[in-house]
Amino acid sequence: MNGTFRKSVLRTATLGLGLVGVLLMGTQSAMAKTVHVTLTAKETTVKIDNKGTEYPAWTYDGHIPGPVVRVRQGDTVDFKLINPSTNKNSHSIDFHAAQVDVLKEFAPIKPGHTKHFTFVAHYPGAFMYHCGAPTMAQHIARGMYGIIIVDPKNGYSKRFPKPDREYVLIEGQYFPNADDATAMIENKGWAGSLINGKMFHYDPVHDPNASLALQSKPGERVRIYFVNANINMPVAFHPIAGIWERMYVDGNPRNVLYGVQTYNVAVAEADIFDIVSPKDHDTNNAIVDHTMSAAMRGAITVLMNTSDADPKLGKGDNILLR
Ligand SMILES: [Cu+2]
Repeated sequence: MNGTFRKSVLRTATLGLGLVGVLLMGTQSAMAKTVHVTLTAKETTVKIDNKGTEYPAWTYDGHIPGPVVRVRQGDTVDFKLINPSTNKNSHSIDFHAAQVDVLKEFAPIKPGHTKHFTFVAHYPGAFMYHCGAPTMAQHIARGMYGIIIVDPKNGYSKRFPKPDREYVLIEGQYFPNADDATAMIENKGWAGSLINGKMFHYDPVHDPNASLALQSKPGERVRIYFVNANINMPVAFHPIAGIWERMYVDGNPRNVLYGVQTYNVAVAEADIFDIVSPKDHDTNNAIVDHTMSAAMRGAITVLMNTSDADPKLGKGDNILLR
């Protein structure tokens, strides 16, 4: 696990004072840190497609999805949620990587308040975080979700090889009537599938306004961290013109499956998917939710495997493309 790789997504990381002894012993792989994460609930307008259609969202830090939070297994997450007094609603956070008290740490706070708690990330993998304030369906549908990646404490292995590139893809449902919480619960009137906050976000094939696509070089191992942040729909996650070389249920390196065509990702599940393209020529994949009502509403992502792929994409800060 190299420094640049981890540094990119940690907001601030400080060594716990009690761990100085461990540091001096030189057991670097066992070094647990305290990672400080602050998110601000922002009720703001966002663009939910490539042509700029506006939507009155509720967000973490102003974007759908919220920022990528990344720690290592064993780290303590020292978390702060700010709900500014300019907001109209209570908000909360629910980290699926945490084992705490739903009535305490995950409880909503009113505008003008701040919530502070800590938890230890015991399990490696990919986990959803989201707002749980009532009505929860509405807070998630309006955009309050994201991913926390917990890298395994033992790093890479034969079972969990180092990828050449990494991308985060988070699917959500778009309900044009942002005030109708009942419709969200009953799955009525949903008009779009958002990938990282936009319909057809990375699909220049189906959307002439799309300017982004995922990129890799032929033969590279591309690791996708996928979250199903839909309100009611499972996701049939499939790479058209490819096969998931392996995937890890909930992103845990112990839960490995090989040669998977389509994996059914439950609502609020997050998994890790690896794809390796043919190494001798350029190819393209369309990573889709094969559930047709979702694919045709925007859940299609193009992955271009070309020798002139941008060397910066899928690395460092560029794993969730905005
Ligand atoms: Cu909320």
